[in-house]
Amino acid sequence: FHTTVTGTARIGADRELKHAVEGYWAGRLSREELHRVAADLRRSGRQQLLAAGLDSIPVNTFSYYDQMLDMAATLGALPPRVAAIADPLDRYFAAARGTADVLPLEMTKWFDTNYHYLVPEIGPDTVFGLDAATVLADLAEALADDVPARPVVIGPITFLGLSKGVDDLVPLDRIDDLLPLYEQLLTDLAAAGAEWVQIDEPILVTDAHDGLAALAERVYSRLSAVAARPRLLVQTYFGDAGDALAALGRTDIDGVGVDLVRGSVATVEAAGLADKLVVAGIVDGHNVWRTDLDAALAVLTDLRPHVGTLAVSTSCSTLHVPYSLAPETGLDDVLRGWLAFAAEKFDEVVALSRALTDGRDAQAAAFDAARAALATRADDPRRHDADLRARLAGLTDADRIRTAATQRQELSRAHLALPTLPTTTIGSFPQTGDIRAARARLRAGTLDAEQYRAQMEAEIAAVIALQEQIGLDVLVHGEPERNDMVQYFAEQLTGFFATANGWVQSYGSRCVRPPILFGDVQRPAPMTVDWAVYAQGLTDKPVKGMLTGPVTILAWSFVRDDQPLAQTADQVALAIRDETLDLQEAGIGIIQVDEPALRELLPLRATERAAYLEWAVNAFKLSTAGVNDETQIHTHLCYSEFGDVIGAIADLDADVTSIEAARSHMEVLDDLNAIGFAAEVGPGVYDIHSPRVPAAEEMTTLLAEALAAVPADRLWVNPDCGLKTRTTAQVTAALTAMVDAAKAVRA
Ligand code: THG
Ligand code: ZN
Repeated sequence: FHTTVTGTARIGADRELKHAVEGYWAGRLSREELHRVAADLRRSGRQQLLAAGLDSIPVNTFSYYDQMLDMAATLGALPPRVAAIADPLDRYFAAARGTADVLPLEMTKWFDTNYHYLVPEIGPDTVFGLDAATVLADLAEALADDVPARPVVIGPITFLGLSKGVDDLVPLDRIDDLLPLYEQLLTDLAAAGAEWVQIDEPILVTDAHDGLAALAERVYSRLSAVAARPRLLVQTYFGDAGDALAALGRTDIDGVGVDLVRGSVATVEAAGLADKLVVAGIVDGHNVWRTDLDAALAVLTDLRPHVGTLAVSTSCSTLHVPYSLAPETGLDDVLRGWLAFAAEKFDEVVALSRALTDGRDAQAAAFDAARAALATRADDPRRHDADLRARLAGLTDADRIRTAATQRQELSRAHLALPTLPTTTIGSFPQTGDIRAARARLRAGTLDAEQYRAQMEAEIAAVIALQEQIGLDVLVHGEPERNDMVQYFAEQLTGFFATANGWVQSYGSRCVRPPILFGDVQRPAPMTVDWAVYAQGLTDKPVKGMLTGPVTILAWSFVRDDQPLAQTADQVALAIRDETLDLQEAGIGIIQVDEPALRELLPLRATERAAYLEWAVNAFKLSTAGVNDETQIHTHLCYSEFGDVIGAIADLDADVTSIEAARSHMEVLDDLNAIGFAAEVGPGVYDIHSPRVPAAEEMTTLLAEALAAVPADRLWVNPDCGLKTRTTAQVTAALTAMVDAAKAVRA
């Protein structure tokens, strides 16, 4: 084949699957109705790709929740605790979301995207067993529609490499137990009429394990030796596959998929792929910029003589970008011309593939349109603000450095007069139905700005009263005015476009609308000061100002690719810095700048990590180092796996760091001690991701464990993360118990 995509989104252009799945969970939708919505989405997705002009259509890319969970089910590797649930769909959702008596699988970031997968648990006793029913059904459904279908499955190296070992097992050690299942799966798919099968091995672009290239050679030599099998495409994405590409070249597989947006074409040319199909991922599946078709065609033309057959594709699944530009009626034509969402990317793939076979002139309209649209970028004033550039150029190291931490601690302590083991929360309080309804009415115009403000202020007053009644020491305003923290700031900064319908799946049925950072970033006016001042006026306790850090704003946006990320990060950092100064001026003595996504942007290759951490830490410090010594800077980090960034956490030089710790029993404190971390720290004492209300005794125990690692004068007491997904009843009970625990330990 010549024209395809690596994979597609499945939530639906109008989030049809989200609504159906949530309706099913709530008992509003029957199972038959759920299956019908899913089948309709699969069919319309295939038809869209066919109509665009693709000649090989990925199938089995649908999922009711997550593709890693699907693969675990296919390989019989769901955890034993759900085995007793007889019905397969109930069992599947139990593994995804838990039930009253079963814990769900853990969730973690899919490589360096904002998508989260469910982490399979593999132990020495896991009994693998193939259940190919779903894959075969997806194939049959497509073949019945005469679609040239190419089933996609996650490969054994990636599957085990991303799994969690149980009882000290290293999951990859069990790869030989898994290969017979893949052999059987290939045999079954060939028998069912699959011409090609795509096996995804994105782990090959990482340094997650030693010896991945050699392992790839061994695994794919074996799988390509299956007697009656479909043609085999091993697909890499999210980076350069390095040595693994040549290793794959030495096997008898039929095709290799490569990411040419993040990976280098030189690696592909040198990999010995002269007898293979190379699926060239030249259209970016990870970001929203329109492809420079001339440049892309030049790369493909250069590559063609080095490979057997060349096919054009996206660099990764379009799972990570919105469906279509069509609903974005608020876009101006110039900016629209710079963008391509999934539907527009399908057309780019087809234009490139046809230009490669028939010549560029045969695709003149597409190439001319791309050239003209991208030419407007060069002198668009929104991409280059002279005053901002001058301000950035005038920065010195001193702008990123505060007075010594110990001196700051003395000053802020005198200023704030807090008890030992101060109690606080991370920032957000429950986003109630009333709050969401008010925001919807504001958008619809049935609520005016003043009425909206009054309702948010009433909500803030209620949250302040609740915290005083519970007896917390440092209060928050609760963030009722924020739909999503990144979107909230993006809507108020120049250089961002907030989409109307640009939903992207984050996990399960949950989606986010990443804003598009296309130009120079400036803050025309204060963004949070009024809310913070209003809240502080209601209480004698200190109220924290709440901001999102520059790295997280970048990580959760689609970011311009015409300048180094470090430069963009500094622009955002300056805007945040200005906000901290306005908050301080308005009498706010504690300012929290969250960086939950610090780990997420960490490069997949170890050699690139130090440079990333340097600019990331520098941007955070630029955003926080402007305030006075007695103003206390807090930060918050979550999503665990701090190991690779632990040194950077210390380098942030925050006065107080709240960090996810409850599920890992305060282990992170030992890690921090090991690197000499000496600032104040609030290890989360309960997991907010579960509706369960913890008993005070559990938290007393965790605090005792924390005190074994951190002296009392450096320890804070707080939950693991923000509370916006919980109910007010759960929050009231849990925080009351937390304050009781702090009091008991103080005594
Ligand atoms: N904001 C953004 N990205 C994130 C998070 C965030 N990535 C990581 C993590 N947090 C993901 N967590 C969630 C949690 C809840 C929701 C989405 C991601 C969620 N979304 C609503 C939904 O799907 O119904 C829509 C929210 C909205 O109206 O904007 O509940 O916090 N950027
Ligand atoms: Zn958090």
